[in-house]
Amino acid sequence: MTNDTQSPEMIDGFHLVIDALKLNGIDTIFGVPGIPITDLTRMAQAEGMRVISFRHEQHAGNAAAAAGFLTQKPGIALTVSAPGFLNGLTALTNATTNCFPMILISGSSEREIVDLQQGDYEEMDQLAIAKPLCKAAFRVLHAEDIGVGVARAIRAALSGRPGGVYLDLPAKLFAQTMEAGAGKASLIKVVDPAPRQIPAPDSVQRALDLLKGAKRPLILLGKGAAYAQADADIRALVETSGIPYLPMSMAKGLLPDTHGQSASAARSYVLAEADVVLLVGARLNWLLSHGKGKTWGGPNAATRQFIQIDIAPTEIDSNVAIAAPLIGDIGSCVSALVAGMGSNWAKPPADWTGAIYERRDKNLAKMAATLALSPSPMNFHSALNVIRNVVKARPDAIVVNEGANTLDFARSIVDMYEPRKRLDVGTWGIMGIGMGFSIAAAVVTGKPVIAIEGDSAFGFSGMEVETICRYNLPVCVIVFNNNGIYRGIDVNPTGGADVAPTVFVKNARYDKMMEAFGGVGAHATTPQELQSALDEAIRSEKPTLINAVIDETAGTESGRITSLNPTSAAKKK
Ligand code: ADP
Ligand code: TZD
Ligand code: MG
Repeated sequence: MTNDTQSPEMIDGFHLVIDALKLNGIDTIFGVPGIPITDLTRMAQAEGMRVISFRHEQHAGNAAAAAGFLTQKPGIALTVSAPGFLNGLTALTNATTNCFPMILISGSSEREIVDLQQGDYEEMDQLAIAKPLCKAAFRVLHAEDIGVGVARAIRAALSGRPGGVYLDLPAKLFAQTMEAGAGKASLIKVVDPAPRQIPAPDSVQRALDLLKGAKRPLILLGKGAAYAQADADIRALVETSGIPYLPMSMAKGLLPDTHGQSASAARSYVLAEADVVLLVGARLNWLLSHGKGKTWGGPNAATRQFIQIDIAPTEIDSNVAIAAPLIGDIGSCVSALVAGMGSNWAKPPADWTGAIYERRDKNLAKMAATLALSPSPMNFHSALNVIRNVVKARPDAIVVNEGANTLDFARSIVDMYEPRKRLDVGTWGIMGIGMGFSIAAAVVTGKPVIAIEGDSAFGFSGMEVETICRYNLPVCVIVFNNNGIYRGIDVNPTGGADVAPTVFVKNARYDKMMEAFGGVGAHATTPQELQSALDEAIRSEKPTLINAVIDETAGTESGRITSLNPTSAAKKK
């Protein structure tokens, strides 16, 4: 700083944005550069932020969402105006659906021109479009408001039910300047953005009373429980209560899947038979058959009662009546329950737990026999058995998983041992999260990532293998190549030259895509080949893609959700 009072030190919008993020402990941006945010990416890098530049905004957005889930800090995605913004919007909305905190920052065109629809470069009223598709949306017009805008975005993303926030930064804002001291003073370091929310004592008592009377209690852990980072409290709840538990897919590993109280391998039995169900950060949406119907049948269907722990009060009664809502943050709610259980809480009746564990062990033995087979060609089971063993040896590795059969089989076959090590298609069952989630997981944790990808699923984000190579990330992508969506065997009923809509190029070599950018490609047709390629990838931590050739007849339509396909009652003559 000179002592020339004629020209005080100035700061511009670019640097105020960067400083506001850094002040709040945000050190990474996932994005795609271009007008008007190219210099923002350069300056952020110059200011010591990690700027991960993607090939498509959807994957940058997905990376931000995964970073948010893993760190409890909003992940930042940065895009250009209209098309870049729209490309990022799917990820923002998916993050909101999944309750992951992220902020999509998009540059935008000149307000005066946009609002008069005079045809600006990449013109679009982005704020209006984003608003219904995310948790909150803000626009900053003046440099002195950047601090407030960033603070509001962080608070909106993290507080209560986490979600996606849109922050609109028009091009003009970046070039605005203000006196540096006043600029710094305008920034806000957000205090306690996700305050603890202590449950009301009477709601804790109501839940305990219900649990105490249960003959066939069950605990369901969802990805909200994984996000909450209340791992020790959750373990204490399960072990103090002695109640069998089921993890939803992204709650796997909260307790090791090999835990004695896991009921995963007896899922259909426990859902049908339980009389009191404690939901911890899991919604009764389609993934849980809405808490009713055949899945929840059995003798207790009419009298079954639910206890639901959630931070969002309006989630309660969304599908069925909730007898004991417990509203608060999961850490506070779960520790209150554990405290209320005391030291001599009666374990659930042995006939209930015994029946569950007997079924489970029988199913696990059956599964072990299937996994031991080595058919040719390789199938989902024999390939996933290899990954199962590698994850057992490297429980700190992160598994990313998408596809249909590839998802469903991997979810049940690959045991997880540590919290927040499994990232997948989430609430929407969306394809395309694979490379974005993998990149974020590698960047924020530094741990090896194993992406288990259907060949269709991989295609949605496949170009990001270049990004993986560019940043030399320890990601091993395993493409389960069964020549198509669900299977590779559909035929065109007309006998015409076009292949069926679900079928891809036969015998494609996805491994060559990774080689094109300097990564390691491997082609595996047997479990042994898959094993040695995966071992080497984990050892070397080099970007790797293994093309795992899977029996093209092995899958089923839509994996385990075949029944969600509409079937027409009309018959063609
Ligand atoms: P799953 O798909 O694994 O069943 P869902 O995404 O349906 O899980 O449910 C997650 C739930 O967790 C959401 O209803 C969300 O409001 C809730 N949640 C997220 N974070 C917290 C938290 N820290 N405390 C309490 N509830 C939370
Ligand atoms: N588009 C998006 C964004 N999400 C989707 N879920 C789909 C399309 C529909 N879809 C699924 O639900 S699974 C899937 C699609 C296209 C791909 C399944 O094929 P795969 O897996 O190769 O990834 P399997 O192992 O062959 O079943
Ligand atoms: Mg496939």
